[in-house]
Amino acid sequence: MNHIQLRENIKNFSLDDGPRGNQGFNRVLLQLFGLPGHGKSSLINSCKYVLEDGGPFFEYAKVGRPDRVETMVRRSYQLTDTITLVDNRGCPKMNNFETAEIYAQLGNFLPLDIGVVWRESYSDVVSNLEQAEMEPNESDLIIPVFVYNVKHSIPEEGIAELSSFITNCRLMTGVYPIIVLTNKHSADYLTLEKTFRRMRAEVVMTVENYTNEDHMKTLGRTTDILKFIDSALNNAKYLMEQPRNPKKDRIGRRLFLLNHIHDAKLAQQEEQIRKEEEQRAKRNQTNTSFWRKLFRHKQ
Ligand SMILES: Nc1nc2c(ncn2[C@@H]2O[C@H](COP(=O)(O)OP(=O)(O)OP(=O)(O)O)[C@@H](O)[C@H]2O)c(=O)[nH]1
Ligand SMILES: [Mg+2]
Repeated sequence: MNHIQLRENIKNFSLDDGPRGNQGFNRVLLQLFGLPGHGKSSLINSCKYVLEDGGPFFEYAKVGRPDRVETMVRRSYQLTDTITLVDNRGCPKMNNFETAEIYAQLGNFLPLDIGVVWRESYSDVVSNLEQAEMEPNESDLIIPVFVYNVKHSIPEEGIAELSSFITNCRLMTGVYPIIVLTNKHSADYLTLEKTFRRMRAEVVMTVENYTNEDHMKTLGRTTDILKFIDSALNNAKYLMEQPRNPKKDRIGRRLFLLNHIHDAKLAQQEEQIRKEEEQRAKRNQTNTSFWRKLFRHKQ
């Protein structure tokens, strides 16, 4: 398919066109995740740019913000009547409650375009979840996307975390995340691509984002970005071929998240017990050596 056909397909995509109709869904949410600075906002700007024929480059999503985020905003950017991109906030540090935050965003349990402060305790996480139930937005079909800059290799200790994120995306949404490798001209991306495929990623795309500094359109760059959107829509079409119930899907995501938070709480308690035991052992050792010294002295 050439870039013109790809662009038309994307613009005309509707959830009503599948063999089973829209089944109660009215929007496809492309949920973007990734470490700070890997190109999520730039990918959003690039997607908007390639869909607008001849329009100027515009920075819809602010590029290059600092990593530290206290208040978290999941920002949404409408691409077409049916497709919306969501810029989720990532966390540089990944304790179990912070991964819960990622899954809460993925499951669409945190509000869009409103700042949310997410603390590190069980009750905060649960209370945020309860608030989300006030206005359940179950009519969004979620497609996860993971953005990674090819300039960075994946550190050994990050592989397990990333691997479980990829697996959990499938458990929560029914699809493996689409991996988008950005900055494709700056390094050899083949090893990175293989690593992601070993983690079971089914679709790995490479793009060179359009940025403020360099947004001269070329056929290759534009086609790559359109192909990314198109493959996300293929996943959406595949999900819609199966009988679905938006309410049940949301309940499934909620159960997944509650289990995850429960495990995180247990892990936190175990860690606390381990630390206390370590301290007790240290204290005992000090006491023992004191008595031993005293005993020796008396002899
Ligand atoms: N050359 C090149 N630069 C890129 C590409 N993608 C992003 N950048 C640059 O990388 C820097 C970070 O990009 P952002 O889009 O802000 O990254 P982000 O993932 O949104 O970062 P946070 O919002 O901090 O999480 C910016 O200076 C971009 O111009 C790309 O494909 N090619
Ligand atoms: Mg950003």
